Amino acid sequence: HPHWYSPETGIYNSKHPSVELPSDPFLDVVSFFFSHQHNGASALIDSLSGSSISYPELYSLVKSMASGLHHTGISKGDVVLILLPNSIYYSIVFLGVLYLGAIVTTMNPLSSVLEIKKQITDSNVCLAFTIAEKVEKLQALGIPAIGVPENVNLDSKLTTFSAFYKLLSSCFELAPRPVIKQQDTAAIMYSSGTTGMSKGVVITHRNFIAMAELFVRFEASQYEYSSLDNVFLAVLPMFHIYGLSLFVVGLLYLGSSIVVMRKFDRNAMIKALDRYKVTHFPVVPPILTALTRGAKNVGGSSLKSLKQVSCGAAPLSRKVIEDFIQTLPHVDFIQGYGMTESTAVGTRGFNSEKFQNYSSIGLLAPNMQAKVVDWNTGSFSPPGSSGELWLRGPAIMKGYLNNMEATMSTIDKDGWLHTGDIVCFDQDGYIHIFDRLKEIIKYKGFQIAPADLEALLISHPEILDVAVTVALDEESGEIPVAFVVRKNGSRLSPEAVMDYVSERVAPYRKVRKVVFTNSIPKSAAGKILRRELRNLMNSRL
Ligand code: 4UV
Repeated sequence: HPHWYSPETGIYNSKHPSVELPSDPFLDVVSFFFSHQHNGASALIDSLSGSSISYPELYSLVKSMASGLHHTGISKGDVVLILLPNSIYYSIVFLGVLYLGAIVTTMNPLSSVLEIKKQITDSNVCLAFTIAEKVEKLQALGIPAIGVPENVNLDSKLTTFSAFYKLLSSCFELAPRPVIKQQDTAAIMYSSGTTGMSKGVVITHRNFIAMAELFVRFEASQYEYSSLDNVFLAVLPMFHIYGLSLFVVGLLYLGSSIVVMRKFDRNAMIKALDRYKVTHFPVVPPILTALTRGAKNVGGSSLKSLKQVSCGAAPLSRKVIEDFIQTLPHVDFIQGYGMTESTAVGTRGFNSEKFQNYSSIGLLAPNMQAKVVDWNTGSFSPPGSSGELWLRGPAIMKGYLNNMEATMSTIDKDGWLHTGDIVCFDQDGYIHIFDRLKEIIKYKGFQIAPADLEALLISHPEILDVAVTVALDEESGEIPVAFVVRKNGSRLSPEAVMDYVSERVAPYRKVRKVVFTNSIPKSAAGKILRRELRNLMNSRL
C-alpha cells in the first residue's frame, strides 16, 4: 500500500505536506485578513465599467463598513443577509459584517419572495444588503434593507443608495471589536446535504481561515509566478461557496486582482479575459463549454494571458475537457472538488500534470483526511476500489443550523463528513468521482434539493403525490424532473405544473420536465425510492 493510505484504519492522508494553521483560539477572519496587507495592484475591478478598488482602499472601506454597521446597531451574533449579484462591494459588506463578529448569510439575488422569506426566518436575519428592486420587497417582509448600487460611479448621487454610501464613508472611530473566537460562526450558507430540504450550513471563522490556507494559498504556493501578478475573472456567483471562498475571501488574502462580472455573458466574458489580461479563470462545466466556443470564435491567437482554468461543482465529461485543451493548448487545466459543508475545501488538480489526470478531481487538500466506504458493507475501500467519500479536517462545517438530527447523520462521532459522493483513489492518489448517493441535483453547478421542490408541488391542490428526480441534460448537466400523480379527475397539464413552480422559485430551480404517473415507487416505510425513479427516468430518455 502507498504510504498515504492505511489499510488498518482505512484512512487516506493528504499527499501534500501539511500546512501550519494559526493556533490562537481568539482569531477571526478579518484580523487574519488584515495581517496580510497588500499594496499596488487593484484588488477588485468591475469588468463592465473598469472602476476599481485598490488594496489600501479595500482595507479602509471594510473598516468604514464595520463602523457604520456598528452605529446602525449591528453587533456580534446578528445575522445579515447579502442578496446580491457579483459586485466589487460584496467583499466589503462581507468582511465588514464579520469584523463585528456578526454573521453573513448569502442568497441568489433571483430568489423568489417565498424562498427569501424561508431563509430569513430560518437564519434569523436582521438586516439585508440587496439590489435596488429588492429593497421594498425585503422591507415588506419586515427586514430593513440597504440598496447596493450596481454601477460603481454613476449611481453615487442617487438617493436610493444613500444609506450604502453613508456606510462606506463612515468616518466614525473604529467600531469596538468584540472578542471573536475561531470557533464562532461566520456564515450560514444553504445546502441540502445528502438528503431532505435545504439547511443552514454553519461555517466558522476557523473554517474560512483553513479554506484560505489549505485551498487558496496552498494552490498559489505551487505556481512559479507571484500571486500579486495573478488576475482572476470572477464569473462564478459569490453567493455560492465556490465563488465566495475564492473571490470574497481567499484571493484577497493573497493580493491577487479580481475582475468581477456582474452576470454571465459569453461575449462579455471573452472580452473581459482579453481586456484585463486575466491569468486564472475558475469555472463550472457549462462555462467551460462556453469558453471553448468563445475561444474558437475569436481564433487561437487570443487569450494569450490565460494560464490556468479550473473547473468544479459538477461532473465534467472527458469530451468537454479534450475540446477545451485542443482549443487553448497553452492553458493549464485542472478540476477541483469541494462542498458547502467543507467550506469549498476538498481536492484540486495540479498544473501541467499528465493528461490522464485531467479527468480526475485531483489530490486531497493538505491537512485533510479521507475514507472511501462501501455503502452496503461499511468496509473501507483501498486505492483502486470505489465507495462513498468521507472527509475530515479543519474546513468541515460546525453542523447544520438548529438541526441536530441532520448534523449527526452527516458528521459522525469521529468527525467524518459523509459526502454522499462516490469516488475512487487511484494508485497515485488522484481521486476520480463517479456518481452520487445523495439526492441533490446540480443544475449548472447550482444545488437543487428534490425535497424542496416536492414540498412545493404537493401544496398544489390538484397534486396527490410527487417525487422529483434528476435527468441528464447536455447544456445544463442535470435538470429536475417531476413525477406527478394527479388527483382523481384532474386535467392538470405539464406546463401548468411547471408554471406553478416557476412562479415560486429562483429560475435555476425550475422543474424542467413533468411525467404523469399512477404511483411513486416507495419503500415499505414510505420513503421515495430515488434510485428506482432515476433509473426509470433514464430508461425513458
Ligand atoms: O455544496 P456544493 O454546491 O459545493 C460546490 C463546491 C464546488 C467547488 C469547491 C472548491 C473547488 O475547488 C472546486 O473546484 C469546486 O459545488 O455542492 C457539492 C457537491 O457538488 C458536486 C459533489 O456532488 C459535491 O458533493 N461536485 C463538486 N465538485 C465536483 C462535483 C466535481 N469536480 N465533479 C463532480 N461533482
